[in-house]
Amino acid sequence: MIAVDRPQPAAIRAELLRGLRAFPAVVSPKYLYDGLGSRLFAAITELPEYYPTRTEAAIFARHLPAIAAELPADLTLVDLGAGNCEKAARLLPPLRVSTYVAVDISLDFLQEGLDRLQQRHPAVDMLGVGTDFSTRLLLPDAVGAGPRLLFYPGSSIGNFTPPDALDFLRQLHPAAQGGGLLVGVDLLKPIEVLEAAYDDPLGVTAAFNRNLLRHINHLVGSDFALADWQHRAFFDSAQRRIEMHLQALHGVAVRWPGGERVFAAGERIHTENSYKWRADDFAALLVAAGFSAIRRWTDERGWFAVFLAQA
Ligand code: AVI
Repeated sequence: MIAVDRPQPAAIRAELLRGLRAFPAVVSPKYLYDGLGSRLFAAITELPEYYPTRTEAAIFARHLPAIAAELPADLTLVDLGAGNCEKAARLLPPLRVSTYVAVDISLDFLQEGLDRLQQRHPAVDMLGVGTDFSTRLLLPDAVGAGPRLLFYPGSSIGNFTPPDALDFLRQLHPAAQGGGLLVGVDLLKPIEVLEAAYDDPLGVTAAFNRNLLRHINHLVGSDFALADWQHRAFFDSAQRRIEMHLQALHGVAVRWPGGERVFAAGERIHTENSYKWRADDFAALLVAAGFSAIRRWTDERGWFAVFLAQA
């Protein structure tokens, strides 16, 4: 396990406090993923309402032979945001992967998944890399030279605004070293389906969102009380995105060492955007980022797409 480019606590604190003082307040969704947040996200993927994970898995199950036919053998697979490594686990033998590189911001969670996977596939070389790849993908020399298939499933690309998604894809391009990109993208669909996926009746997504406040308390020493905050998620049709917020149930003063912020009743902290793409628009985005030879596979309802592109 190698940690690259770990963000410094002072930089994290400065970024979070800047967002908490802003009007409206905003926190990057990457802070949703502490150890518990990563486990809550894994639970979300099991919910009947949260269709993306299951729909993407069905696309892979059905089209893996066609995807494999486009790729060389002895592949180096770089799994961006590997989490518990479960998605990649299903791809290793069919895609003839010889080296698996799991990259994630949360090292603890990654280690558990990687250990399990190594036991199941002892012949595959495996390496865990702890880094925040959202602004710059830096891979250690241990990954080796040669083409790589960058794997970015789950529609995490949807958590970037379209201009940021373009910048992100552009900075990924050289890291593929002439290989490719395999990326999952959530598509536009009826609003009721979208909103149920981000506000489930069991309250798992609410717990995932509110856990962010615990994580912030840990990182900046603030005194957010979870009982003061409500989960809100809705689709903005103009922006084509689900927005997640935490909304103050009543007036709240939140303190941290050296400062405080008073939130009025109903005031919100914006915690995540999840953009829903048109497949053709996403193909154009890949081209704009420097990728070519774009192939795509979707499910029968056209809810999700998997794209393969040459770097
Ligand atoms: C990780 N990402 C693609 C998820 C999404 O659907 O935007 C995060 C998530 N937020 C709420 N539920 C799931």
